[in-house]
Amino acid sequence: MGANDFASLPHIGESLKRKEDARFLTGAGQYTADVFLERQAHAVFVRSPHAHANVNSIDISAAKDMPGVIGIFSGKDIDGKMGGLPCGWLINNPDGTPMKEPPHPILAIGKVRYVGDHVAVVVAETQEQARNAAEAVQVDYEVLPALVSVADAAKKASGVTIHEQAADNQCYKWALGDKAAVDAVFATAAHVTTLDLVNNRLIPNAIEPRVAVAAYNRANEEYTLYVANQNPHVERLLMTAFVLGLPEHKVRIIAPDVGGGFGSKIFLYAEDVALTWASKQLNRSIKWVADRSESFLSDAHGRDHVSHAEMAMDKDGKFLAMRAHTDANLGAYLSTFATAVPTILYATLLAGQYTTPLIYIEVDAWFTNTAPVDAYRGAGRPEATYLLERLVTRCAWDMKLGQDEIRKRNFITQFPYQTPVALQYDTGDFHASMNKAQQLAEVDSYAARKSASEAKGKLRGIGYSSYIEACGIAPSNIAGALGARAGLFECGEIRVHPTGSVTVFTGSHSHGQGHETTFAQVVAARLGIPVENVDVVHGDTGRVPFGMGTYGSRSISVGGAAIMKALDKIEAKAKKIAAHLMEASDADIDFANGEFSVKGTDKKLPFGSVALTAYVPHNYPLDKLEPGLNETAFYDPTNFTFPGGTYICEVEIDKATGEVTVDRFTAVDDFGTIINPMIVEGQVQGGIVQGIGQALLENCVYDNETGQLLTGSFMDYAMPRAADFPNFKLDTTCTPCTHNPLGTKGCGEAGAIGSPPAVINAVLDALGPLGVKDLDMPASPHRVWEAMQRGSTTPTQQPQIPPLTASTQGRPTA
Ligand code: MCN
Repeated sequence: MGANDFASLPHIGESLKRKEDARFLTGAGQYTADVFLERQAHAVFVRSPHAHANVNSIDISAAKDMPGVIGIFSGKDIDGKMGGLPCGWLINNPDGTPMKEPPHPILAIGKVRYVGDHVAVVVAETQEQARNAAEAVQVDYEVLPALVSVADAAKKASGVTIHEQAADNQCYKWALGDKAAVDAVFATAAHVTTLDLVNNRLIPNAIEPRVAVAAYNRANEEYTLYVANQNPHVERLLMTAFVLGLPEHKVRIIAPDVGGGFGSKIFLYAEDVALTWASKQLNRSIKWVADRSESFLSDAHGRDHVSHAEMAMDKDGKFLAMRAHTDANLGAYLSTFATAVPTILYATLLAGQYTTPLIYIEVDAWFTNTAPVDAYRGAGRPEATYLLERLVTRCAWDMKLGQDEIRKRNFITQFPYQTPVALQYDTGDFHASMNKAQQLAEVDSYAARKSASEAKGKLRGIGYSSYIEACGIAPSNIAGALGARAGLFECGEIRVHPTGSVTVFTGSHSHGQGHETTFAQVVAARLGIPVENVDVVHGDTGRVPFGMGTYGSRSISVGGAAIMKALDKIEAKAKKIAAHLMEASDADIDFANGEFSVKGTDKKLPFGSVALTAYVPHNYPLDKLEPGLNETAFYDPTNFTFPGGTYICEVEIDKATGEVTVDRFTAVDDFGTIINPMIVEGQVQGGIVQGIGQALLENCVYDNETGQLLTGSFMDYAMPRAADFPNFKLDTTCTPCTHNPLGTKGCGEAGAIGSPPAVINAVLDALGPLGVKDLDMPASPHRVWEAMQRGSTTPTQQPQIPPLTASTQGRPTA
């Protein structure tokens, strides 16, 4: 079935209410913490209070005899018995040598490298007893100087060595593009615009923190791990093959209802491994529930780039070449996909929506004494979009062009389009989304709104961002050639039951995205059966054949495509059964609206009768066909999908306090064919909120001397709240993806990718008349006020303003 035929099926494009919400809204959800196993004990991790220290000794003598204590394990207990956490993506330096891959032990061996590093695990009858005993574990630390900021790491002057395998703390250097060709264009360009910026470090905060419950069964030597995770099969593969050396089939991983992940639950974490291993040592099931402070310290963080970018233009503002350099903070150890984020997922997006013919990008990646940094909603693509869209707006201002005009002059209009940074876009219509966004944002009446703001004594600014992203990562062979150590296909199984209802088993994982509804819509549409008759099973290696999980907005375009392939097989087999029953040849059978018919006759059979016949094969071509109607398919995409759009933000700024209010926010996205507009709108809203959160509120701050996390709770880490936003104006355009059978493009990260530069461009537009050219995220009242005071004055005339601290970076307290 072609993508156009698919888009016209019933249920496709219908805003059906989410099937899963019935259980979520009535308290019947089954989250990992809701799992209670027989003989369940509780684990608490002893974590490093220091950013960098030698561990001279660990004394458990007092702790081990405390009430309820069952076992205590530290680095010496696991040393030599298991591997460390693996990194799933190999990056090579320009000279072909591999990146530095220091060990990432499950429990620290000899040294701790960030505040929160796991030193020991205490297992006791109750959580309180485990916590008390953990506090009684005596660790003798010899504190070492810490290296915290990526800017300091890049200077190579700290004198700190975090891993002996990387004496200068550099993990890799990586580059993409033809430097000489780019430099030659810059040498003769009519105009060059430059920009320095920081992409601030973020801490993911899903509603449900990380949780795991592990059990070992002595009878069959099998382990079961319930865990809040986004890709259970990948977690199982990494844990068995790389860390514990167990046969894969002896471990079952179940990720039941998961209360959000945003990337932070893709990874294999040390706690999951420690629990699984300890469950056998102690012959007890063991539960660990992270508290929020632990999550702040030990979940993988996101972003943390320092970049310099330049655009060469002709006299009319046409982009001729771009070059950039980025220093990326990887934290203390390599998390599962950390190395791909500032390289493959970042640099390849730097063409954006524009025809820039030449691009050169260099990335230096550094270890620091901070929590590991890995994929967080958007993963590399928000960083690319922020850099590019800030640069493009700066180009507009330098060239005295409108933010819209410079974009329109440079938009790609011919597809497919081969970018100079490896990707080939299949479709898009960037003028369409820009035009629609401008209409919806009522940009024609912006001048009147600006005057009205000025009359109130406020500043008003407007900011544009035209983003593109690459979702549904990507052909396995290409990803493999680029360093991926895993495949990137998806698996789907369709089990048609004798009564014609269907269970779908998908390797994708839903942790808020509504797959139980949208995947059911796809199946119901194809088979012409009620959506209520389709159930979706995910997140269980014991029930789903295989899967690569959910990240990179891949689920509908890759997971859904696998389901479509399995449905093709179901349809082909069912047609043979129908042909037999209606005494026609296979080629004469049509299937539409849930009915099989014989071409040119009025003979018909409903889908349910054919399903029943497959399981009650009394009148059946048993010599040619097996009974049953159950098919599995694996789908490996031939390309990424490329959602894109234009976002327009209008802000008002209070001159007295520097407080920024987002007054209007308009987003027009192209997600190709849309299965469920309500769910897509929810995804976009959530993403925009996260993006504006980064732009205005959220910031992870470590003390630069000690490496202590200063924003380790919601008191200091400013999460966005509903009252921080206006109602967003959302709309879509549609150029269906050309290479998957649904025509869909991913929508799950778009909002977080497109929105930060729109907000900061708006803030800078408002502050421009005061001479402010630069401002890093988050544009907190303190920073904006500081920038306003500085304005166009020279540095020596600037008032002395204290540096930004954790307590001044959030929303105003008054
Ligand atoms: N969809 C659709 N039509 C389209 C595209 C998508 O109807 N053209 C639907 C899909 O069927 C699915 C939802 O929209 O129900 C999101 O689909 P997709 O864009 O394929 O993204 P994924 O399902 O793969 O979700 C991953 C993406 C990512 S990478 C992050 S991070 C993220 C996000 O989704 N984390 C989330 N959204 C989240 N939403 C919630 N509530 N919680 C998270 O942790």
